[in-house]
Amino acid sequence: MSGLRYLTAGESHGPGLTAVLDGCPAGLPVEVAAIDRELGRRQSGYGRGERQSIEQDRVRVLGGVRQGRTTGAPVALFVPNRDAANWGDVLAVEAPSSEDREAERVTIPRPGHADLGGALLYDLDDIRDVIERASARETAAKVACGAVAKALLAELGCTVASHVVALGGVRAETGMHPGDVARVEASPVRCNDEDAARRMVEAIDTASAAGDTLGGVVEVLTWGYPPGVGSYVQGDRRLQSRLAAAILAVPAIRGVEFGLGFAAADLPGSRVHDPLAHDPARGYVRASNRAGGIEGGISTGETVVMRAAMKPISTLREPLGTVELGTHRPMESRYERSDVCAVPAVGIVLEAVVALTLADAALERFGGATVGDLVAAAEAFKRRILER
Ligand code: EPS
Repeated sequence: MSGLRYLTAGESHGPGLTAVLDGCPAGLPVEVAAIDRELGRRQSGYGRGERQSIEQDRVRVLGGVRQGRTTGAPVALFVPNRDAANWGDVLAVEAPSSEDREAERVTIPRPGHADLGGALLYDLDDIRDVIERASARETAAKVACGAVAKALLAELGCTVASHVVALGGVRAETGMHPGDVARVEASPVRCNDEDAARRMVEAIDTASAAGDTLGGVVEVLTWGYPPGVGSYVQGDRRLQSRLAAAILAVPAIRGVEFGLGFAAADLPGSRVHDPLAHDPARGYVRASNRAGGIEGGISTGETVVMRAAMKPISTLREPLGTVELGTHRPMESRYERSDVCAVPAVGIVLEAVVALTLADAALERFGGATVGDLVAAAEAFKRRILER
């Protein structure tokens, strides 16, 4: 069984989103304000839709934390949907009258969305059921859980950050270091390259005027992750396979790469692999980090570097061709309020799922009913390899 696991439930316009985070060791300091800060970061970014001006996401901690610390019990989190008040009985648990139901029924699937696949899979005659759960609103619950995972990683001396490296075809020229965090947070598109950021904002404005949407690429960096987590002995124990699965589970993510990533496929091995060295104070080190902090499925202790590609949001104001459910009549797709670009926001979601995965893997590797046990085991391992 995994070290740290979580499940989410809830609809985009129902009462709210629920999450249960199980396996968190006891004694972890948890601040509601820190979770809310992450929720606020997820709501920000240029190109977001009208929904974000309705919501002001705040978490309610319903279990597992007492007097500022985790108790070892499952952590229960609830993020209310303010917008639920504007949706009347559409999301009611009780059955409506058949006339109301017919009037509210959504029957025109949006291309690129889960609409058609979901309606066929669950034999639904109202696409509203799909829209509600497939909505990226669910990522607020992921971010709330991720904030707790980040607090756990902080105990191990580890920080997760992200920045936008491409948006709508505009590429940033700068990387990101710990000293750049404030600048990235201040950028409307969470980009560390000011000139590229300006052009990204322009690209979003152009897409918005055309009723279109934009995707992009986000880089996620984890500084200070302990070495020795993950393994090569089975595919599902490889740290990168667990991270890739978590990243690809975020809505609209279509690709993931580590370190040099796809660029490594074009280069000779001599320009891909990181030469090894030994430093008496630090032990075994790498002269570069083209591997992105993972070799043989095991963390090396170098920065874990990943990039994820997000497709453009599939809800377009300018309609695409579609077919009505049941009647098979050709139609134009309907517009459901959405974002023009959620690439800056997805960085926060990616940070959350990366933090959850890295915390899970570290707990599995080093164990611990308490945070103290976990930190002591990680330190003991570092000492052991320093002596080799
Ligand atoms: C989102 C909430 C949704 C959408 C968006 C992201 O709210 P609403 O449907 O009320 O506008 O704005 O969801 C999508 C883009 C999507 O494809 O599902 C959020 O909170 O992130």
